[in-house]
Amino acid sequence: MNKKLKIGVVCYPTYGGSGVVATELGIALAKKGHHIHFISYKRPARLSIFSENIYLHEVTTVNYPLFEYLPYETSLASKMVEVVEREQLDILHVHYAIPHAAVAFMAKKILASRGKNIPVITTLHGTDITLVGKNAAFSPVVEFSINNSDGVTAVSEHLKKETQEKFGIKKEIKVIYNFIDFDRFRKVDKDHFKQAIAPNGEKIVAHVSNFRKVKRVDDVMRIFNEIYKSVPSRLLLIGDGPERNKLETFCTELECHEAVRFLGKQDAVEELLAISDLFLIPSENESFGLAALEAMACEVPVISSNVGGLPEVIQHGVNGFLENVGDIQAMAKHGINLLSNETLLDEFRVNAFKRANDFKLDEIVQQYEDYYCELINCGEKENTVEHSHLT
Ligand code: GMT
Repeated sequence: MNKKLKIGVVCYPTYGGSGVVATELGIALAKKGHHIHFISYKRPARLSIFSENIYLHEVTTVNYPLFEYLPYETSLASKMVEVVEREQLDILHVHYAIPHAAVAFMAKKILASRGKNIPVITTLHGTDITLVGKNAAFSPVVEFSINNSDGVTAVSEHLKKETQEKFGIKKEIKVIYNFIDFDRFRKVDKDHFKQAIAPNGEKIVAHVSNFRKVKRVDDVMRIFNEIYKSVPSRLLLIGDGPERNKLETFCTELECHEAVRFLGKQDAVEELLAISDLFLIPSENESFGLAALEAMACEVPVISSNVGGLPEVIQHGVNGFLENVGDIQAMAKHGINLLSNETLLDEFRVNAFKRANDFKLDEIVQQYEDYYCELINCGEKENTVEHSHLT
């Protein structure tokens, strides 16, 4: 794509899949010369680089004694209108439907009344449809705002299907998978680090998540407890969230408790993955499983539940194993087999890396660019960044 666009990216700033994908996508687009305007209530966690093409617009809310709940949506819509008008944006890309898609619809209408047409793309990430979106407290608004987005993408075929089945969606949904940046996620030599965590050559099992119920981190610990009985090993629990305290207590009841380390939120997740031998993600639901892909890029095989989009990423018996949600014994058995057979583990490592290559950043970013182009009829426009410099 030769046209350089001015793109508004609306996302959650916190650790978690949708914010990570939005930020990494924005950074990649900025590297290609597009001007990226992040709109969020805080600096996105992965937005740690300076780029001349990246701008951040923080949404601030106003309190008033009347408000029991701060009217964040109103502030966000006003910020979208302000940024689109001032920066003359070409497109708004909102990540996670709730509340971003509905707010973008409102901003679009306001802008139209002031003579500016702005196409809106909504990217569905998972829980905005599965866990949260289908709740009656949100569903009519989610359905309406998806149907009224100019473009809609989902991060897996499964999520697309689920969205179509759960809501009265007339809009065409385009599947654009999550992606991986191999400059960052790759197997690097961190032997000194491995030595510190597993001084006697123990195998390292890892899990990364936001420690919400849907992740079933207690299952991670149960699976590891079984593995630990047969294979000298260590479990690294990376991330933080609402379930953590309960899990730390639960851990003390397990035989393996001395081999488990809660590491909290980590910026350099890739360094921990680089020393891992196995990744566990036994989630109740997972629209894609970006954490699994990050592990695979670092040559780590994955054992997961066979739900959501995970089977679109992990190939059973090739680069990992998929089992029914909650089937601790089956998952543990695969883990033990893999970790006690060096040849098999190496084969799975190679296959995991190969599979991760199907989700290369460049190729997926190109799919987003093509979609933007389709929605704004790029072919008929001037190079908008260059053009706006002249006006
Ligand atoms: O569950 C999370 O890890 C956070 C959540 C989010 O929306 O921030 O992640 C969802 O989006 C990710 C990026 O598209 C997907 O890789 C995750 O599978 C998805 N999580 C769930 O569906 C539970």
